[in-house]
Amino acid sequence: GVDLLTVGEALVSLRSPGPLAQGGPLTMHLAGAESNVAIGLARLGHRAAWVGRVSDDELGEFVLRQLRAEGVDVDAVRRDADRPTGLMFLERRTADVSRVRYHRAGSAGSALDVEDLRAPLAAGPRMLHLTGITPALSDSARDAAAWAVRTAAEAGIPVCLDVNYRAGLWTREDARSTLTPLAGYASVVVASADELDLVATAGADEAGAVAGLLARGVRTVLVKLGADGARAHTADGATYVEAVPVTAVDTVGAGDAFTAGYLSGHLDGLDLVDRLRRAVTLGAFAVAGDGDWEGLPRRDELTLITGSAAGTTL
Ligand code: KDG
Repeated sequence: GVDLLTVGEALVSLRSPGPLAQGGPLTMHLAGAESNVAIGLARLGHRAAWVGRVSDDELGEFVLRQLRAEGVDVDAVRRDADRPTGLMFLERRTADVSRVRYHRAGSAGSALDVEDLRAPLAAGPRMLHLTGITPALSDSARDAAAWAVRTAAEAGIPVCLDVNYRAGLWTREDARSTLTPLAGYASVVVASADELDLVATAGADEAGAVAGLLARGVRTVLVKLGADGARAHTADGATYVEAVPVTAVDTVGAGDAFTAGYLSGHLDGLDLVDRLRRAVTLGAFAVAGDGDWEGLPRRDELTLITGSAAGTTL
């Protein structure tokens, strides 16, 4: 089996350097939180597979070519003859603010179902990664995500769940009622500070949400703090690392890079502080360049940016 299986929807993202209403050139990129994570792992030399559905046309071909070029295993991907690949417009409105507009309702990716996941999961990946985006896509995708985390957990395959709340897809209340039960099957839960209450009771603070997750069997809760670094909570307490300081060019994809770095460290058997250091290092690479994943490092590039990234056990 592969080191990491990721499940989700890959999108074609059309990036506009200025206001969309103004028109002008768009550039075409592969996007998708889970495929970003798969690419991050593959760049570091791990065997990563991505599964999802893509259209049976040029856009589906584009998605597969990009992933294959990055060394991601796409053998289990289904081509859907009836549905389009989802699109995402990314409009840069100011140097610091980009707006997202999805055209993904009814997409091939949203038609994901349990049957798409049986074979790749039965192949026995070392880890499974999903995000809270997938269960927001459709009833069948929600059922598939729930089936996958349950089946993996029962088979002893550690599950990583990144909350990844997307306000364009569902309400916080719907996200909470769907994601809270899923998180109970995860061994690693990843969230930004404002997403923690989506896998806990409404209004829970960080300590409360973390206590609830650890009590339900989650081994590690990772809290992404952006330019302020990251915290990890385990039964042994909290561990903090600073971010690696870089000039931020484009923050989209930073969270996925962070997760990829953490999982890479996990697969390499690193201790918690070193896993976090690799996570913030990949996050820094992602924000330092344009695109979700284009700037992610190969293994020999990990030391290109260093900074302090000092780990502190609290
Ligand atoms: O994490 C970056 C993602 O937001 C982007 O690649 C697109 O998966 C995506 C989504 O659904 O927003």
